[in-house]
Amino acid sequence: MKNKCLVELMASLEKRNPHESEFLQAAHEVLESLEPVAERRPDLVEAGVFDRIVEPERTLIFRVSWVDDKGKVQVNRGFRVQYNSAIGPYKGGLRLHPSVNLSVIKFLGFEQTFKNSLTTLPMGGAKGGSDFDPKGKSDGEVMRFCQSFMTELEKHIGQFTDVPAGDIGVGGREIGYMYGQYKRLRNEISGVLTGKGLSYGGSLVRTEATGYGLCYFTREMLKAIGQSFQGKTVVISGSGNVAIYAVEKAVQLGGKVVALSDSGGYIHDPKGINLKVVKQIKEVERGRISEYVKSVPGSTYHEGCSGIWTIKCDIALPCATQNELGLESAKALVKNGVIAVAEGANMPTMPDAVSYFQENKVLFAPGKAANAGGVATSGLEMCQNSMRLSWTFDEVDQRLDGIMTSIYNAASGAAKEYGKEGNLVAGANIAGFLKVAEAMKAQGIAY
Ligand code: NDP
Ligand code: 2IT
Repeated sequence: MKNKCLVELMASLEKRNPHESEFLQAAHEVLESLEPVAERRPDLVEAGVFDRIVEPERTLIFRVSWVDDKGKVQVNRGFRVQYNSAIGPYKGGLRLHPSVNLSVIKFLGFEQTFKNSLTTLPMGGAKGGSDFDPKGKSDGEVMRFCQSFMTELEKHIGQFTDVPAGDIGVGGREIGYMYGQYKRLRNEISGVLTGKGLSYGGSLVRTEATGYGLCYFTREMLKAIGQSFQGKTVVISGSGNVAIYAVEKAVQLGGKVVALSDSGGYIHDPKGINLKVVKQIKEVERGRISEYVKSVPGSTYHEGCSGIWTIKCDIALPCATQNELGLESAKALVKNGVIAVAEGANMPTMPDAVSYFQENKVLFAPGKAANAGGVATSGLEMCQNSMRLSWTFDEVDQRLDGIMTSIYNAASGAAKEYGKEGNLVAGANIAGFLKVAEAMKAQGIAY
């Protein structure tokens, strides 16, 4: 990075947020991409847009106390970072995982601001969650936690203010418990959360949306070099919501998915993953991916997560968590001839691995573009809630496909316009930034 104003801004972020490594990583990537914008748009520098956009509008940290099945009082920490409302109400998921802290939620909220801008829908950026670990907890414990979490969060959200949704550890069950508590406290029926059950305002395709959208984006990226999923071998990490529906769509588009993982290890099934078995283990039994090998002869289980990237494949879709794919894994993928890497998770690829892919001419799709299908479909759920009607599966799916195609075009177009042709990281950051930046400038300095 050479631009003086951006170099100084990055230095001040490092000074003011010294312990926030994930946030600094995300901020550095975005600011680096925005260098040509800072050069070409002195008006945005003058309006302080760069300095303002890196600072969340509001950060909430709160106590979440609840009672476990043994009658013991437990205390967790809750977060909601309302990052940017320039183009619409705050919007973004809630993560329940022991690794959650302010740095993780800030990086996710920051990324969400640009991602939501790319969707073309009017949504600002936010993220929230807690260090609560849903693993091994009973339904009753999860319900009491979610109710206590919402008892505080309720004061800060609303259908026109801030609309949370799911992320790691938050799916239909948790959204249901949180929605029920919001309704109890407010006596209000509204689309305050997305990812709701279909019987109470949810949208068809929201469950599938992130994984499907990831494959639609990847399809467009491959199309640009005259390729497709047809006959390709695909490796997908994770085995949660995003990974499962990425498998489903990759197979529908003609690919063969041969591996999946969770935080314990990965399975390799050279014949092609049996998704019915995975859904039973993960969605019904909430079990471990290692159980797959008991049902599917010929498949193998391997301890540890990163080994999955040593499997030979044409397309790699990291769909688990941040920083799961490092330089060594990138080298193994390139050596084995990978042609495309698209991020289903948020920031799963470490910066040196991203550079390595780009230097080796591997097509690389950043999460804020490639995984935007989830929040885009959340936007479509909000739209249906406001209209008090529900669209069919095909109607939502077609809109999702259209949005993902337009995100690809916006990112590749912006990269070209700003002298970084083929660099979708830069293109997504620039295209996402410009819309928010224009809105911030137009609305004046104090928000
Ligand atoms: P889920 O909770 O459904 O699944 C998460 C998966 O990732 C699980 O297989 C989990 O394994 C694995 N995982 C989680 N944390 C770690 C870790 N620290 N190390 C290794 N593996 C880990 O979450 P989602 O599928 O919803 O989310 C996956 C990613 O996609 C996240 O980065 C999320 O931010 C992103 N995303 C999600 C969207 C959505 O709509 N849900 C939208 C856009 C992005 P285990 O069970 O062992 O923990
Ligand atoms: O990271 C993400 O984009 C999400 N977890 C989805 C957010 C949403 O509001 O649907």
